[in-house]
Amino acid sequence: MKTIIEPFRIKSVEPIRMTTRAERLECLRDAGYNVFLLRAQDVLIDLLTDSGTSAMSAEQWAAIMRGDEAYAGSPSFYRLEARVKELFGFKHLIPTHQGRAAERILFSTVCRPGDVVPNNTHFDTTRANVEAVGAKAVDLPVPESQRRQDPLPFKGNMDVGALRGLIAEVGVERIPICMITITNNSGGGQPVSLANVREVSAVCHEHGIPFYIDACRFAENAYLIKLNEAGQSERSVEEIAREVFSYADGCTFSAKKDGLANIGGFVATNDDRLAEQERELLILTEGFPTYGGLAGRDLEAIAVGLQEVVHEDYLHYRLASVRYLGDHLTAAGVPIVQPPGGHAVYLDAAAFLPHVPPLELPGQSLAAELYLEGGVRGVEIGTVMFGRRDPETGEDLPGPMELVRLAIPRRVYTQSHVDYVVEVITDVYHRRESIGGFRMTRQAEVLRHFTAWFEPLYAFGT
Ligand code: P70
Repeated sequence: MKTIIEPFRIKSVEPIRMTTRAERLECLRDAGYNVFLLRAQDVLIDLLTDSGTSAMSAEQWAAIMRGDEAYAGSPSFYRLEARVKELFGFKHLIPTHQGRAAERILFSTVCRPGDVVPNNTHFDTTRANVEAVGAKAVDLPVPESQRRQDPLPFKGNMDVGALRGLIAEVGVERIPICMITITNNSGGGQPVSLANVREVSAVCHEHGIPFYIDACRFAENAYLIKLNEAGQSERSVEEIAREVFSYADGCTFSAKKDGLANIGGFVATNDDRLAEQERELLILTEGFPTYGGLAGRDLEAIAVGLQEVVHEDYLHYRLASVRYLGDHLTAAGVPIVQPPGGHAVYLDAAAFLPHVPPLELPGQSLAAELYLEGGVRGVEIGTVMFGRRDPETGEDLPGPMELVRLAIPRRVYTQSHVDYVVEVITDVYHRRESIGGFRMTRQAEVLRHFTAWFEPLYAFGT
């Protein structure tokens, strides 16, 4: 088999500014050791997120020029609506500025204080938006998701038995909605199988519970279904995606991921009454229902992105490039969540730094060390992001896993960039025994990881 190449040429380039280790040490100190607080120009390879960081195609830029900025009834909205209806199949499209706005509009419309919302695993903003309306966000991942080094194909699935148990325990009247996140971002970027979506949908509908999908990475999920689920290999990704959505009553979507756009999102639903309530709230906080806080040109970029993202040459390259990073790290002995996810490789910080206990934030140490070593920026998905301070005792509780995610922006980096990342991580791995923990010196009440400040508990950078 020949090398899987990037199925595009590069027409416009952005320079990367080289930095020295001494400069990076200074930058980290100024940022309170939080990689979110670094200036992007001080980062060499930015794997903080795959969200809003895609390179757009020539067709998307052309569509941007076609963007119609009418306040109401823009043809750009109708072009997006047509593509969303064709691919997602939902009756109502309500555009928003990004995914979390879609979440806020959905949850504040359907949830009441004391309600319970199950999900395979809530991502950070999803959990925060459920909690912000006084409801409880419950994660129901399959037990295999905990076997981090075991390369099973659908570790993103929801535990259907646990869902039935939750419904029996709290009662249907307290569960206004059930969601499934594809792919499962907090659990290692692992996909959800078609069979699991079908089964979760059936359980929800048996109890009259609306079933929604957090569709951020639906195309990567559909391609992984095509590759790894029995009976799916001959179907097109578009067909598989349509079937996935056919089981749901609606979805939230951040177009910054598989929309291949730099901004945007939407909430979609088949429920007329809910759509009406959501549009009222949209007008109050986001904008008129045919633009929802976006410019007409953004709607165009998403409409074209939703065509391109299901191209199988693109997905073949996309999944191969993530796997390339994962396989090279594995060959170097670096512990990662197996198999590599759809959009990212997750370093297993607990196995990388087994001598650093969870409350000394091993993922934070690793993220800081990767930046110091080679200007590579990943993100901690561990106790900083998902740990909690017990409201009654004030005690710090660890998160469910200690990971550092290396998210690959779509169509942005080449193979030699990835080779460089492997070298940086391998060098840090070789000196892992000299790496210690961190403590948090400042934190916000919600979503603390974005703005917290830290202090090393060891001689960092020496
Ligand atoms: C990411 C970003 C966003 C997201 C998501 C899922 C499954 C909803 C949203 C919200 C967030 C992030 C995390 C760390 C660093 C930078 C950014 N995920 N559901 O990278 O969508 O961002 O458009 O409001 O993954 O995974 P939005």
